[in-house]
Amino acid sequence: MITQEREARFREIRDKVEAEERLTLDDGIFLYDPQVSLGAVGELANLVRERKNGNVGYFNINTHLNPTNVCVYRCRFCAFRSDLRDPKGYVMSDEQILQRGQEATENGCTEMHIVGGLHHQKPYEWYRHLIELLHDHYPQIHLKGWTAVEINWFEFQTKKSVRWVLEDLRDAGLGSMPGGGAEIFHPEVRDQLCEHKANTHAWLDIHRTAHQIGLRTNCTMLYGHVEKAYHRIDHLIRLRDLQDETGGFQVFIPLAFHPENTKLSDIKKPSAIMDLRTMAISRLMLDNIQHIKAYWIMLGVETAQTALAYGADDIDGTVRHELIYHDAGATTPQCLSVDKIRDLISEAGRDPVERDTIYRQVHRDPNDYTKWTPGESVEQLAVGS
Ligand code: V47
Ligand code: SF4
Repeated sequence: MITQEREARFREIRDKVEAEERLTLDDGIFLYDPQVSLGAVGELANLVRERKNGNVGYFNINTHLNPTNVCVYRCRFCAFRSDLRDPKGYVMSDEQILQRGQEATENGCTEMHIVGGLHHQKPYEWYRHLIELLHDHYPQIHLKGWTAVEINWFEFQTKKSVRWVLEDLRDAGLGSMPGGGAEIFHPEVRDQLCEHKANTHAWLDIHRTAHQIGLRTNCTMLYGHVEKAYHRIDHLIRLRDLQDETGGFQVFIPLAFHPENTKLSDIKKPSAIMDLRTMAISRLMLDNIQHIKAYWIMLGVETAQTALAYGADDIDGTVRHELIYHDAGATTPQCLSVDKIRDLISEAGRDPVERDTIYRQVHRDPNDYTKWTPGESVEQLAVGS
């Protein structure tokens, strides 16, 4: 495409965004053309970001729990998993899990993010038990746990319906679901990455059912491996379609592939340019999802900060005990202090706001930092900010 044609095409897209019209598959693919200025795409995404979320930059105080890394699957992008008899394999005891809850409480965490492997010998009851255990001892901590891949495994183990499994976990104390396991929906790519685990239909159906029973969920896309622009935009549109139906996704998180120690280690990690372009295009395509998260653990602190001007309005949390990205070569720190997170957001020119998992503003007791109460939904904050 010659420059003038490209400029005219970009103007067409800009007009649509300004008029709050929906972008198409072709629009999204066009925006991935490296000849289309990243600055211009970022500026458009920023328009939508400020329209939806004002000048706010969200974060939370959270911790991670990966109860086991032993996994029946062998996703080619995964450096975290272990075989049953591998010395690297571990399973956390109830005591270790409770200790994590205690530490989280002492650090004022509002959320525990729980994902792990599908252990060959652990029944569904073990996964349910650890949610119940944590919820009984630390009811104030929101448990955001089990991706659709895990729920699909529990369905297989219990021979019950998705709805039954989700309601049972909710009764045990599950608060919401993380967005992992989505990878890339298009079968041309999914079959190369993880052909045996929950397929696209199952992933979407599990999130649909969660939304139907009132559980909020997150959604993700793993990019920067074997996929092309077409596959990424197709993925975003499938998420957008489900969101039109249910409205249950809270936030989208683009996950940059980290190749170290994986079966795809010959692939180069995506560049910051690719990270920012993907962030911006996600904001533009997902016109019906309120929040876009720049997950600092995976992007690196500097790119996550920059992403706050490229469509993102959230940088995730303080994060303790992250394993999945660090096993795959992430060099980011293990945990950021609350002051550091606030400074990062302020330095990017945004107003830091602490939220809880379901996007309510958090009010901390000024005399005891570990005590907090959830306030109103943050959606009102953006208005007029
Ligand atoms: O499904 C695994 C990804 C996901 C690698 O909901 C990798 O707020 C890059 O669910 N390089 C699990 N990505 C993590 C997840 C998540 C993360 C952050 C926030 C939220 C949320 C959810 O991690 C997996 C897969 O897509 N992953 N290995 C890797 N080497
Ligand atoms: Fe198992 Fe999850 Fe790793 Fe796939 S990404 S191998 S399901 S731990």
